[in-house]
Amino acid sequence: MGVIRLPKPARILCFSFHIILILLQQTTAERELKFVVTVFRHGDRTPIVTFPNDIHKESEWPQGFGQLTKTGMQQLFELGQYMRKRYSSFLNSTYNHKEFYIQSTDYDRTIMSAQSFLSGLFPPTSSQIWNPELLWQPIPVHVSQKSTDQRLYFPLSDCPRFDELQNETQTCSEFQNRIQPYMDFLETVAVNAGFEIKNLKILDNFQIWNIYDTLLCEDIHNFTLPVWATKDVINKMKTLTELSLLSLFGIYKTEEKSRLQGGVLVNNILNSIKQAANSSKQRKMEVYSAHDTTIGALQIALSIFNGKLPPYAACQLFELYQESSGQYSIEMYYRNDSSRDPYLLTLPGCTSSCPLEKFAELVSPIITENWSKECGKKDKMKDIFIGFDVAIGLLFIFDLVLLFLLYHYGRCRRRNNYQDI
Ligand code: PT3
Repeated sequence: MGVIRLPKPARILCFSFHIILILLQQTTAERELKFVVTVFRHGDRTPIVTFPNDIHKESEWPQGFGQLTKTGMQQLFELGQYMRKRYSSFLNSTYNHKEFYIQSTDYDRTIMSAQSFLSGLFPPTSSQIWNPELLWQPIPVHVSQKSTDQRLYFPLSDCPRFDELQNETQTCSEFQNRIQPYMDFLETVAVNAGFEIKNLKILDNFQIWNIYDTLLCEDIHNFTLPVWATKDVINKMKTLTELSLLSLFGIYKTEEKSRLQGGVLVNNILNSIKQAANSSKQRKMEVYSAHDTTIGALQIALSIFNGKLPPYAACQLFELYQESSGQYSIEMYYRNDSSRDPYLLTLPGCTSSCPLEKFAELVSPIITENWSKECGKKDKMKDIFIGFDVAIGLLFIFDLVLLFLLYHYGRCRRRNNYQDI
């Protein structure tokens, strides 16, 4: 059988093409996704608080304040579906409790968001279908107690040093420069919303945020807004709310604030990632259902915050890859717009695909070994021990005095007896 011999240039071209193909296959095939951590904000909800002149009452919302709406359920369901597609070749389509873990803060809206997300991520397939008329299966959502929720609800409370930093932020020049141009506006909003002007708490971080948030909820759900809440006013309030979020965790002594706030979550996430890299555990994905402040604290601590309020269902992703060299690297993505691919974020000082050791080294300044101590919290046990020591000491002195008195009393009596004779 005759062999067709190609001309030399064609042979070289063919050979190079083969080499490129092999190299491409190697680089793409050998990089392996190992673990994913996701933190998302709950979906659309009803207002959380009201203000004195609010023309709408809580009773106008079918489930009252602070509850997830149908739009919110849809948003999280869509996010679940997106994650199913994004990780179709990584995460089994059948739910496996060893591979997947989801935790929520202890609020109806975050728990219900987690449940909506799960309906999109794990609709039962084949053997997991238990009711053919209902393509849904129960999946446990772990809830951390409000009182001990040290992981997800921010700002973390009970941290005196952080409270001090908050007060200092309000007077620092950076914050003052940004807020000063809005002073008259803030006063007008305060009056319109029905707050007493002498009580200028409106300047507090959360007050403008709350008024804006309530008006935004009302607007989204087609409630009539008060006449003073024009588009321009709403936009200005939005800018100030963004400033509130930024100044809560940043602007002033950001590194120290991060050690007391977002760094705690960074540390927990990093520990999960390290565990996934170093152990043969089967867990593939951890998901956290939380709040705008959770995403804000996390992103500000990592210096990847875009200055905007995280929208409903906004989602921060951490992906751990094992490169063909065996080295591990982390990639971060932010999904704040469901109509496009998530944004690839880069940790300052690293590449977008950041080697795990380098990542850990870069975030080390925002991680504390002793949160309570840095918060300036008194060690209660230490106080108890000191109290106990003082009590023992006092008892000892009391015993000594008593012995001394008894001794003298005895001597006096003996002396008296002697005189009697
Ligand atoms: O909407 O993401 C959000 C808020 O964090 C909300 O869930 C919340 O808990 N707000 C508390 C403000 C008093």
